[in-house]
Amino acid sequence: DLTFNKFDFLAELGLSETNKGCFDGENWIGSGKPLVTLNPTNNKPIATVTTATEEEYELCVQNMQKAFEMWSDLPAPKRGEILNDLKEEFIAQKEPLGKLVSLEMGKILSEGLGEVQETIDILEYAVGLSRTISGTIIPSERQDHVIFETWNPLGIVGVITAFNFPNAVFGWNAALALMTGNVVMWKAASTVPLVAVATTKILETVFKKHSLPKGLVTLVIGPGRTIGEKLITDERINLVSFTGSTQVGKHVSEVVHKDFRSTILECGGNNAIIVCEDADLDLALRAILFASVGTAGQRCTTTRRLILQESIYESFLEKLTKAYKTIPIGDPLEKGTIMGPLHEPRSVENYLNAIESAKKEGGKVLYGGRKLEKEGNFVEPTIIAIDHKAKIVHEETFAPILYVFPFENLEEAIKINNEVPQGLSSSIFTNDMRKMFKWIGPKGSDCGLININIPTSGAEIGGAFGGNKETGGGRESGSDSWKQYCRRGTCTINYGTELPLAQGIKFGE
Ligand code: UN1
Repeated sequence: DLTFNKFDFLAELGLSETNKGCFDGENWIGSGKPLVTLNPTNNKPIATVTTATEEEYELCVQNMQKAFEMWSDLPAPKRGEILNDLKEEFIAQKEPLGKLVSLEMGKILSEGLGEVQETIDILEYAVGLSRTISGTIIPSERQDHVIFETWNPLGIVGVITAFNFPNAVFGWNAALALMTGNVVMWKAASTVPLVAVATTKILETVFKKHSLPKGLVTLVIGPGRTIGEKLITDERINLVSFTGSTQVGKHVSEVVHKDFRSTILECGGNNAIIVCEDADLDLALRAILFASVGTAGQRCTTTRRLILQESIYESFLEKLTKAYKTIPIGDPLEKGTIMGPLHEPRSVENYLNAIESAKKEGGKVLYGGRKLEKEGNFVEPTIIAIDHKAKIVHEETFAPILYVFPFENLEEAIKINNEVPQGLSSSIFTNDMRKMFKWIGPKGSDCGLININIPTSGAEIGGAFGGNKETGGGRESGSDSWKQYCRRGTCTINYGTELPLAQGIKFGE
């Protein structure tokens, strides 16, 4: 009773009712227990995808080690040419792939397409970087000496991605890791395996067209946690880039750092928007709607806390509640839908439990709070007025729940913004230049993403993406994030005939 045939775009992507979930860089293997992927609008099975066995994992690593030999020798601009072809292929497949993201994850089509666009954008960015990355040249204090920096690839990069951005987060990591000369092993989330298989097939086509060695990119979809655990404990994996919960991120960090390998961690966010009385309130309202209701509250960057200046608190909430009432909830693939379902039945449980906890802590539900009376994982977007110190407010619940509280002055608002353990994204709405600069300064937001007059979510790929504190400290995507995929060298060369020592030291003279 698979519903595969209802969706014609699946076959276009080379998928079928039964798929293999392990790509060793050349062949589709995957002889482990199959997973059944479900449609979040009705929890009906779409297709099956087999998992990778431990032996198959091993084969992937061996292929990658060989592929690294060739790939790391290729000049960066040549690697860039391959990435450019990859970009073209993602452009060609944007429509069906965006639909698949929407179907399997549950986000609306426009956001599904936007996610594929994010992969296209980062590939383009990586192509540009492949001709522009450079190290610094530093003046040496010694005569006939020169100091400069080198950036070499690390080797094998393991990328563990979450269900909510099943395509783009892999895209960010793979584009930069490949551009800098690494090979990539992808462990995709087990509830979105079709996106992982379809994405990998696109890479496979391009790599084969260029007759590249097998093993540049491998895919392992794991049975439960076994494959993920194998990947993080494997000393042959030089860098682990992990996106997911803080709890699992902590474990990844402990395991990987134990033997001094590297991580990029992008864990939980608990993002706030501050709205000052002097702000453009219409702009703020639209931004809050997108950031709190978009992706049904399942972005790392979703706005979960709203900090409103007292003088506008009542009137603004009235407008916001009115806007929440008009949000069309339904099939994410249908035109006009603004909010799709939550990803899993389990997400609905978490949503309901959080609302119960909030109520117990004195929270007042101003809008929403219920599961919809129909099949699938549909819930109402929810607004809860509550004390900003409440325990539940300091936790990340991956659902469309917005906690609101008033503030008196900017210092207090910033304090509230910073008082949670997470530190991913933050925004202020104000037209006052003094507040803006305070907000981005040393006593301002402690998050990795510090916005003014834009939502907390929907970052462009050009800036470094990531956050502080329990968010994990890693930076992915733009700016100089590419450096994290590299072994950094400070190189000092003496091209003279003397051996002057630094700091003026005389040794045995
Ligand atoms: C995530 O939720 O893990 O800024 C990534 C955003 C997107 C990426 C989100 N560009 O919302």
